Amino acid sequence: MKEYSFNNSVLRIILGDITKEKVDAIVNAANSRLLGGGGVDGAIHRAGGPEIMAECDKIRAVKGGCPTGEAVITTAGALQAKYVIHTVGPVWNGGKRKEPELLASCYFNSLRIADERNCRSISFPSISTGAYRFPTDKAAYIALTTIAAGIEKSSLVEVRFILFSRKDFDLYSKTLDKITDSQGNN
Ligand code: AR6
Repeated sequence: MKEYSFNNSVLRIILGDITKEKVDAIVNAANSRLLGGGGVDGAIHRAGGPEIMAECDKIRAVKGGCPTGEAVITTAGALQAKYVIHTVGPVWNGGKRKEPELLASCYFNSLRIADERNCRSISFPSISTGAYRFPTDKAAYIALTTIAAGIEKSSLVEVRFILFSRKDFDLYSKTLDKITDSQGNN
């Protein structure tokens, strides 16, 4: 595990499985129809059970789904977390179709929704870097800088990044070092 402390909060980078997290909210890397799928989305629905999809169905009936860059919240069903925040990352298409801005919006909007529910802890996966092919080095920089900019203005006292491979864990850890070194306050 690797961590960086702010005045009243902490950002942690952890190698693990997000479905096992005991936090107020976990974030799902969903698709815009909220229909479930593979990767972390499939794992969360499998482990959390049908209650999560039942709430996704209701959201789909009202709003049609969730646009890229935005986020919606449901129960976490049988998981140990209280909520699942479903956000839809951009599909990587070379980087000139607003992919970086949209990925930053995913983190920003997930943090905002967690704050609205007064969550104190939240766990993120590496959004868009699996099936949606966003380069992980660029994604890590966007994820960590967006959270670092927002954490202290929110109700969150702990933000956790749960990386599913050693390679991604190392990359996020290295990126956090770079960001905090360049701020000169590590
Ligand atoms: N815990 C933490 N991270 C995980 C887990 C887990 N249990 N399982 C996978 N990952 P992806 P995307 C990592 O493809 O790129 C789905 O079908 C995985 O190793 O899950 O945003 C949706 O329905 C990778 O590093 O999400 C969408 O259609 C990261 O999670 C689409 O894929 C994200 O990979 C979304 O694609």
